[in-house]
Amino acid sequence: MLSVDEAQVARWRGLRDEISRAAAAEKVSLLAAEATRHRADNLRTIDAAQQGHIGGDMSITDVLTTLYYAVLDIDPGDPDADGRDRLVLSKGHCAAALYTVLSSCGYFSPSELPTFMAPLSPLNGHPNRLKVPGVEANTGPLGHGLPIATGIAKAAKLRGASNRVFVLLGDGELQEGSNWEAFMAASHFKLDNLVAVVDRNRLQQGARTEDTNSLDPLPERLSAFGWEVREIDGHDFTQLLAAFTPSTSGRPVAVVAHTIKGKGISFMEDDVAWHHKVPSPEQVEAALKELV
Ligand SMILES: Cc1ncc(C[n+]2csc(CCOP(=O)(O)OP(=O)(O)O)c2C)c(N)n1
Repeated sequence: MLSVDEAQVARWRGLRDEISRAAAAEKVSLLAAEATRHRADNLRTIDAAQQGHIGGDMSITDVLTTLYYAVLDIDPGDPDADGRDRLVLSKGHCAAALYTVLSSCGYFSPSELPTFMAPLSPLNGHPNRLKVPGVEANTGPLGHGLPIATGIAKAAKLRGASNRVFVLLGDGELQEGSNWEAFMAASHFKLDNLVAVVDRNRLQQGARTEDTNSLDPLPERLSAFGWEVREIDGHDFTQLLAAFTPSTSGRPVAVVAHTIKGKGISFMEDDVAWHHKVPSPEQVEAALKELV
């Protein structure tokens, strides 16, 4: 198990306070700067490992940055604190994006990032809750995160706890039927403490979702399963912050976040080739120029 990096936690606390006190426009620019830093660190991590899922990582960086720096009620200095909010990364193949953000919050030292996927490193290709502080569930096989998060949210209700549970899903992942059982169960149990964020980048492993097993009309389908649906641009921090306000409908909330796979690196954007491809040294250099 990795251990907490107190200096990073102090940085996170300072920035999080600054973001919470800032006026709306300043909040957005602080989050945007932090997300850009995360993208560059994520790229360096994948470059060091020479493996990873860079397209889907870039797609969810703004969502993760908003959650960890402006929404989740957490203390990275005390990762197992009772009553903390939870984030389950259901699209576990994008572990590098989660590790980048967790390390920037101080759950562990950012100096560990270059060990991503190295033999014996705790930073496995898919997140493991027994090895990495801040990881709330082991994920990787698609279709498991929402059922797990639904269970965590139901358990919180049974205990009378007020914490919220967030789960980040891929859109290709929604083709797994287990998600739809969980969508039904969560609305049946009125889990208004549960938020499912769908990373709607319209690409999956080797094709567009429409060409594989179309999900449209996704908002209507989620609504028909009893969820309150909020449809946003998943790279617009103002919309992200609004989408994560608590439910007042008594229903679980589904945030359909329209995103771009490879976002922030022009030659990767919306190109299915970058699901699981490693950039060359020249491409890393070009990408870093765009990101710093
Ligand atoms: C059950 C299962 N089947 C197949 C895979 C292999 N796999 C990893 S990522 C992926 C595509 C996922 O697409 P999406 O959920 O849209 O993720 P994103 O495009 O955002 O990376 C697949 C098929 C897996 N991890 N689990």
